[in-house]
Amino acid sequence: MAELRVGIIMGSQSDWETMKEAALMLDNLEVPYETRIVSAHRTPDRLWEYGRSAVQRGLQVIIAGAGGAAHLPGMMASKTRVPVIGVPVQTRALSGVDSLYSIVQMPRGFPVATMAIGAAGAANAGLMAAGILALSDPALADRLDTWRANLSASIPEEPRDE
Ligand code: RP5
Repeated sequence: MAELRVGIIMGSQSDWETMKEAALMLDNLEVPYETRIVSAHRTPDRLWEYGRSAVQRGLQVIIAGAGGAAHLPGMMASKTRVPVIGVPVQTRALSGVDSLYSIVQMPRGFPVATMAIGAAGAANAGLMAAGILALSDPALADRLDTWRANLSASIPEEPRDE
């Protein structure tokens, strides 16, 4: 089995619709990952155990998505030195601004690399994780370069009526 490198965690089943964009990106780039529901509020012991064991389990990046009072990414960053990428899930009440502010405004000493709100942020979290891992993985770096070149090549030079 391929070596586990990325953990994708989320506060609720309801976050999966957004967070699967990160998983799809890692699938595309052939980066091994696991997915878990880990809630800062509903399963705090699970959060603590996940953070405590992250290094010894071989996780090199953690992507954490949550909405509303989105404490999961910040609490995970407090528990492990594994880099945490935060994804603010779009909420109905405040359109995800609440999630964004909850995740981005970390105190000095415990950073969370915060992405955009919603699906684009989740997809970019996958790319960011791949970029970090590519620093020490030339084959992944090649795949990421190819993915980026293909995206650029897919953009037409002129707009057209749709
Ligand atoms: C957060 O509360 C989760 O990350 C989710 O975005 C939000 C709502 O959760 P559910 O009530 O849908 O389970 O903890």
